[in-house]
Amino acid sequence: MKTLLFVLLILALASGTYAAIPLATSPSWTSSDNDYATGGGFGDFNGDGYIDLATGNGQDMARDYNHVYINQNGILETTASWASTEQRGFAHLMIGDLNHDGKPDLAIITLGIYPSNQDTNPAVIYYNTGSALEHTASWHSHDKYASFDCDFGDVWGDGNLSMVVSAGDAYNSSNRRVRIYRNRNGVMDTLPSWQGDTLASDATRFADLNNDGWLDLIVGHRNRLDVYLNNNGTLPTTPSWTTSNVGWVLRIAVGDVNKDGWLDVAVASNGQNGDPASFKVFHNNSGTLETTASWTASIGGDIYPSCVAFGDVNNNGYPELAAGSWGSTGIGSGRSIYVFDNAGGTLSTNYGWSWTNTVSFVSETAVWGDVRNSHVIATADTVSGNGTRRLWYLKHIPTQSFTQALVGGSPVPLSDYCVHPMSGWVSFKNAPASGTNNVIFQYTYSYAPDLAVTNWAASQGNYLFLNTTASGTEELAGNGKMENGNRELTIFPNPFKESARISYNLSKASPVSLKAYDLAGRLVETLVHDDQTAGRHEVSWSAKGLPAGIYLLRMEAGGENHLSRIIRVK
Ligand SMILES: [Ca+2]
Ligand SMILES: [Ca+2]
Ligand SMILES: [Ca+2]
Ligand SMILES: [Ca+2]
Repeated sequence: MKTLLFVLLILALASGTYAAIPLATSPSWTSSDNDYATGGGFGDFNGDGYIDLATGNGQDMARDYNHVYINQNGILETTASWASTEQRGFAHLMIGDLNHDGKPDLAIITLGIYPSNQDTNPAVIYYNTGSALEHTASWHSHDKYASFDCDFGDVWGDGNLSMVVSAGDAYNSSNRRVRIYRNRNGVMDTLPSWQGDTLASDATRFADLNNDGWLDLIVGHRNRLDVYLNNNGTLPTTPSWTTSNVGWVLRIAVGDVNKDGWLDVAVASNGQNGDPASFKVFHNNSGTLETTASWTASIGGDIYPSCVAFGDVNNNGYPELAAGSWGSTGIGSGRSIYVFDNAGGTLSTNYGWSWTNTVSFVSETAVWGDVRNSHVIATADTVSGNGTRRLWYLKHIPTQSFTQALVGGSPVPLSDYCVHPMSGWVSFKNAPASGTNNVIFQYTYSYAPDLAVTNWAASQGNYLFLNTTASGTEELAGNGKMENGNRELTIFPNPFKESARISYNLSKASPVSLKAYDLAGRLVETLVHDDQTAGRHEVSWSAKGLPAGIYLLRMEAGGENHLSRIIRVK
């Protein structure tokens, strides 16, 4: 029976139908706290190579401390050892290196206790002192207002992470302008350089929606979703695109659902005040978002959708959508976190995974990352500069860590570019010169990320669901060095029965190693171990005697590693 199920699973993978989501069926970790947690994000704050979990706490309910759960060699501590000295109604957060020292910093905005404490709090930034975050925020915005969300973007193409903050509170019709604080070579202005529409906004994200190399701004309101298109470093003050066909947008996520090269936009539309409730994806048609979402999922009368996040949980190359809510039958009961599977570019409207909680659970942020470093791959993307473009997206989003950017073979100084680890783009201060494959990004990502979810319910902690994909051995992890551009394996047929042909191109002569591993990371066969000439090479793999299943092909050439999946059926 077990064998039959395995074969069926493989056939399902092969035919592009929806597969099982490899996440633990109950929380692998629960924090110990009494926080009204809202914001959540991963960053390696203490520089030990493991990602730590930050939370922004308090929201509309209480004055709470912000927390960081330090990752201790692959296990998150249950009681956060880092806490802010400030105690406020903090909400969402964003993580990135704002001051170009290579260490991630933490920005958190404040909603404020409803209603008396709103509009009395600044946005704050906790800078990284080298091995930890400062406990008292050294940056505060000069203006004070209620806010729910923030993001980083290089609006001006100057190589700095500027910060957008949504503003106002649609819950009590408190209208404030969405605003952007400009980062000037690592120093953030305390007053905004740009402000948008007056309607209260609860969610905001930067994304290059029209692929012109300039980050556009997406803003979610109650019953409106806006896009401000960036025109060569200038954002308009009124939206360039808008739809009212959306419900009350509490969260926005950006990902290329169908891998057509255009970023699609997911929203969690909340129904707490009687608005239509659902999770939606607005597909991007060659640079223009559709005004009515062609993908909508409403789950069993769930009226409280509250978060969305894209991540490729099953390594099929397409991002799944994690979606959270306040529970299907009311606050604090029922299912509150789901994952919608993506088969070949089409999201299922039925969730492929969820956790049914029996206690209070109000999802506020879902975020993907590899807590154990157990499925982390070092890789490198290569792109061609044209003398004007400054911004590129990475192939694997979110990233786990960023190693370096090279232009024309030379590492670019930290001061001259910025990276958004979660959104997965790199933006340069100076446009790389024209050239073929002259821009290289070295970074790591996880091919089997875990899912963390923050929980606003103060009586219960935050949650982590580990990815259940079998992990490879240390030997399977790459070192990310690369000299000659991306090499990818072509495998035909895949899945295969008797044998498969594996081909690849070498841009210059190089020692080549090509090995097959099973999912437990055991070496099955060495296919190539040789010095090879530049050009095309082909090898045939006859997997006689091996069980049907998924195998990993790891190729190493010219200091670059590449991992591909190959499936044997019988
Ligand atoms: Ca760490
Ligand atoms: Ca920093
Ligand atoms: Ca753009
Ligand atoms: Ca996937």
